[in-house]
Order: sequence, then structure tokens, then C-alpha cells
Amino acid sequence: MERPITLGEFIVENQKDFPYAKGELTALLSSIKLAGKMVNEKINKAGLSQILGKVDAENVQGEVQAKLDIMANNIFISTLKARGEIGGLASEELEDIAIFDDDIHKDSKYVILIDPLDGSSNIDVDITVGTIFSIYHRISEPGTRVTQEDFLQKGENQVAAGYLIYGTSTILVYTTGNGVNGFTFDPGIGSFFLSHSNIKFPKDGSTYSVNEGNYIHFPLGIKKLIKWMQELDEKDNRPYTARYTGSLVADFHRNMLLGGIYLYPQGSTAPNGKLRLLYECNPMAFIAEQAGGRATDGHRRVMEIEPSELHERVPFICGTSEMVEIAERFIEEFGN
Ligand code: P6P
Repeated sequence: MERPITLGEFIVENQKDFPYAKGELTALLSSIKLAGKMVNEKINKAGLSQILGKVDAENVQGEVQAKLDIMANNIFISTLKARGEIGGLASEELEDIAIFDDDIHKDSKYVILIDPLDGSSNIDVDITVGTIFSIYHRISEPGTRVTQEDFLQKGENQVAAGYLIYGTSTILVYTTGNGVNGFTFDPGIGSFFLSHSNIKFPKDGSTYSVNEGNYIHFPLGIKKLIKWMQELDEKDNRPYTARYTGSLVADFHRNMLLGGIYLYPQGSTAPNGKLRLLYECNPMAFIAEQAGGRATDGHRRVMEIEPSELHERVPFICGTSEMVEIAERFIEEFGN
């Protein structure tokens, strides 16, 4: 039986997708692959190597950091820096951008934004977590230090985006604007193999992912939507079911494969929602749209939002197009 193509072979085969790149994006995606393997190795034995639990520090979001948050952040920064393809990096775990201020990196073409370990509150209880990444061409002149503006770009400027999901298996899913493909890691061989080719959301979806513990804080439109999804249909069947893991990557991945919608609305306790525009919403929105889905803040495409600051939060509704459109209609009719 012919074996599936590896991620490395796939990237090279699709090099033509990046007409102006001379292999830099290929090298950048390869360094993400390497860092993903290293994080995967740490996560899979976290319970044995005293790296569970929290450190007595908070990140810029005011969230208590897990030891693995910091470890994953350091692994991605060191691995991405080692390849020389990016001039700098932004991370959920860093207050400011990390500028790689040496001659090699100053000539690079790209910048990357990462959520190194999304859903990390799940780590200590062995629930799926993920890494999310978003890649842009720099705006500033090569040969100079990258600046904040290189990172504050609209999501529609992304040249690549993806995630690693560390679940029952570890899968790297990414897009460069030519569809979405998933590669499953084979630990026995140490390579990622194409396992999910040209992923598309099913036309219909019946799963909704939202933290209903925040229901009382939700806008009326979201409250009405949730109650509508809980009603019986004309045949007395329940058309929708709820699945919420507390891990965006896990909920998004399931909804993309099986159909469904993820919502993190704004609320009285989170006026702009919780998810960060630049390194959570935009990369997931890029993937969603490339897979035939839809991603909005309730009113407009997430990828059209002009960012104003690095850790900006936006309400996020993403998934099967038809379901997102229903959500937008409830918001329009009953208000935010
Ligand atoms: P809550 C994880 O912190 C995260 O950013 C997403 O992965 C996840 O969907 C969401 O926050 C969970 O937040 O408030 O429901 O616990």
C-alpha cells in the first residue's frame, strides 16, 4: 500500500502556492512542525515529569500560567528563532512582541503570532489542548527591526495559519490560502503524515460549543439563540447537542470535521469576549473560511477587523456557515 505523504513532502510539493517565497515559508512551517513534536513529547508525559500545575505567575492576560504554558512558549520561541525565517514573534504569554534583532533575522520576510498552549487549564486533567499560529509577511522593510505594525495586521493579510491539537492523536492542521489539510503525528516514526486532505465543514451542523455557565451574562440575542437550539423540532426531536471542552482547538476541530458552531460572546463580565483577535480568532477564522465555514464577531467577518492592540479581545462565533448565519440573525433581531 502506498504510504501517505509526510508533512514535509506535502509542503515541498505545494511550494508553488507561495510564488514569492524562496523556501522561507517552507522552513518556517518545518520549524513549527519540530516545535510541535517537542511540545507533544512534553505533554504526553507531563504527569510523570512534575511539569503539571501552575507557577506563581500570571501572564499578560492575568491568567495563572501553567508550567507547560511557559515550556511550550519557550520551545516555540527558541525553535522558530533558530531557523532565521522570522523577524519577531508575538505570543499570548509575552506582554510585548519579541524582536529578533540580529542581521540574519532582520532580513527575514515574516512574523508569527502564537498561542503556544491554548486550553492549558485542561492540562492537569488530561483534556485535549492545542497550539495556534498565525503568519504574516512583515510590512516594515527587510534589513530593519520588525515593529508592532508588522503584527497589527488584519486577519485577511495572513499568509498561513494553523493549529496543533494534542488529543488522542496529535494533528497539525494548516492553510496557506489553498484549502485546509491535517497531518497526524506517528510517534513511532517521528513524522506527520497527511490524514485529513482538503478538510471542509459538512453543510449542516448540530453541535454548539459555548460556556453556558456564562448564560446570565450573555447578550439577549445569544440567550435567545441558545434557547432556540434547545427546543424540540416539529417532530419532537432535539436537533442540536452541546459539546464544550474549554479548549478552543478541540471544539473547533470537532466542529470542523462533524459540523457545528463555537461561540465565545461578549458578556457583562467580558465586554469584548475572552478570545484574542490576533493569535486565536484570526488564525481559526482563516482556517474556517478556507474549509467553507464562517467566522464573525456577531456582525462582521473577524478577518476584516482592524487590530488596535496586540492582546485585543473580540467576540467570536465560528463554524458551519449556516449556523453562524443563524446566530447573526438572532443578534440582529434581539440585540447584542
Ligand atoms: P472559559 C482557553 O483559555 C480558551 O482561550 C479557549 O481555548 C477556550 O475555548 C476558552 O478559553 C474557555 O474559556 O471562560 O469557557 O473557561
